[in-house]
Amino acid sequence: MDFQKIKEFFGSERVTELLASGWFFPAVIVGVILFGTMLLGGGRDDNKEPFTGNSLVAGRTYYIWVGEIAVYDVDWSNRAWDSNGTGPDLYYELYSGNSMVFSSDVRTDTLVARWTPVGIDYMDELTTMLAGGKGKSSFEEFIQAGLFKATVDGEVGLRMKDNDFIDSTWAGLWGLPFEALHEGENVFTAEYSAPVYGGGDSGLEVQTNGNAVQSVVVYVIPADGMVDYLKLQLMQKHGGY
Ligand SMILES: [Ca+2]
Ligand SMILES: [Ca+2]
Repeated sequence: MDFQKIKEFFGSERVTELLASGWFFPAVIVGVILFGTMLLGGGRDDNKEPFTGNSLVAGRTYYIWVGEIAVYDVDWSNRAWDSNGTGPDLYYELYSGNSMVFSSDVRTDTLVARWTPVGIDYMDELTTMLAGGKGKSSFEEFIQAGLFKATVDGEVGLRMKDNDFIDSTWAGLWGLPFEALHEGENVFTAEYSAPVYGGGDSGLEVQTNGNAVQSVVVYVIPADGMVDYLKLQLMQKHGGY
């Protein structure tokens, strides 16, 4: 902190004017709030925005979730999503190898589905917890995301589906290599394609997956930075500065 600058500031004409005008104390309060925001959000040595752009590091643990999936008008077999004329009921699953590690809520009748990393049921409790109070549940229970340990040539399996009792259909089966992801927001787009059949003993199984997903927004945050990330989100939502 540069105390000479602070002294100059208090001695400056502008502050004297402020003092005279009666606006000094409101200005100080705004200043304190802004300074507090800087401390909370930027407690790092560099001036980089946190959680943007850094490549993933092998061996480090990350929270990964999907913020948005947008699908094409028809499912990957070129048929209407639902026979009753409604849009698809979208959800996604995250896989680590052959193991499903996260399954999202279903978003009903929509071509664009969105999710947040904290379920709405937990929002109040999370706010209390971040403000220093003790919550009823552990922090990890709040987080609607998969936990992954990044590897050099591994990937995140992303299975996107229309959830129907009878005519369930795939929207997309994607693999997102850790190498292709970075910290923060990742946007991927893809062309529409129909599946190619001919696999398996029967020759009727899907050999090459189709794709009815237009775009996906994936978020990646280091597990040990998740508290800071959520604080920033809450401040941006409620503070407006
Ligand atoms: Ca369907
Ligand atoms: Ca539907």
